[in-house]
Amino acid sequence: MSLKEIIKTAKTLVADDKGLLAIDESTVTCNKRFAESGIPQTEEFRRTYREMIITTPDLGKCISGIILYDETIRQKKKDGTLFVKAITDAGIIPGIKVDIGAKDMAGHRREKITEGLDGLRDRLREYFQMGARFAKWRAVITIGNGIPSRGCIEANAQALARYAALCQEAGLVPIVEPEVLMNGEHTMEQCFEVTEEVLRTVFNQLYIQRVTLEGMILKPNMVLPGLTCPKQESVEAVADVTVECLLRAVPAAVPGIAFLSGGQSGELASARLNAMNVRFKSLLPWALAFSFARAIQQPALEIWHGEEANVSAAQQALYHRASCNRVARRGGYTSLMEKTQNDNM
Ligand code: 5MM
Repeated sequence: MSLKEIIKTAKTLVADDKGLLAIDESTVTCNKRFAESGIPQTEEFRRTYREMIITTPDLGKCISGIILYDETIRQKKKDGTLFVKAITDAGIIPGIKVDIGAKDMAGHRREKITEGLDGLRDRLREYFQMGARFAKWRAVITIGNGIPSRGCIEANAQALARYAALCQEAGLVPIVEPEVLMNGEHTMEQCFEVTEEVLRTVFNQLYIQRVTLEGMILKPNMVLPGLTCPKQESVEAVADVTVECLLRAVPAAVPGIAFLSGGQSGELASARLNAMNVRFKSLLPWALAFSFARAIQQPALEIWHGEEANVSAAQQALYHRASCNRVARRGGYTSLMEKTQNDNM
């Protein structure tokens, strides 16, 4: 796959006001979400759940790419069709999470380093042959007393850059995801400072590792106060500081920025994305898109509840959230969209 093709795929992932749907929860995370909703935690339930998601009617109108997990990319629909084929037939690009998780970092109490570089070249080759055209790697940065440390930021940034270079060698678009977590009491200003430092470090490492910025997508957090910070902020304030931070640290060559939701409610994530596009879209060098997991899936998961009879209602809820985010990319989202949906349920 030539660099030209990689750049074309990166552009397609953020074209037409669409965004990405992350269904790449590892088995542990997926089981945790199932347990919270009282759904049995078996491989067959995970397969059925993912089949429900990827067969949502018209999903390709709002979603450009779906991020899978190693177990999921090997699974098939009940009728025997490989998930990757079903996704491609729906006009959506299949992608794959390739990190193997954030582990405790030696010498850095309370901090994490993401693992998965060993053997990555061979795994990427296999995923490409299976039909994946982009990949994802997530680094986790925690704000707390005395953290994040420079050591943690640099090690994670270097791993992200080495992963991204390997992806482009294998013909895959790297989604580069440095997530500054919402957990904690920190203020929005502290989140701004840390996010800026992390992004500047990541782009420095991407340059050192010779990653072509035109052939990647950045998946960052929005700049937010911590979940337990006493001072929460308006949708407009979050939009303003998030864009200010990104403008300082993200080169114009990057085609798109697709936010993670990080535990925000679906409605808030859509409202904040909308506000950024309303206020700044025409002034920005990159597209502002979405790559949400919980903020798209959560209502559908709760409605589905592991039961066949609920599939259609769950798919409507999933489509609704995906479509709210597409409209938010155009700056046309309002809370009225939620009311119409609730009236229809
Ligand atoms: C931050 O998480 C990513 C986006 O999800 P949200 O929109 O819910 O924040 C998501 O792709 C995430 O990386 C995976 O779901 C994480 O799975 P594991 O199991 O590896 O933590």
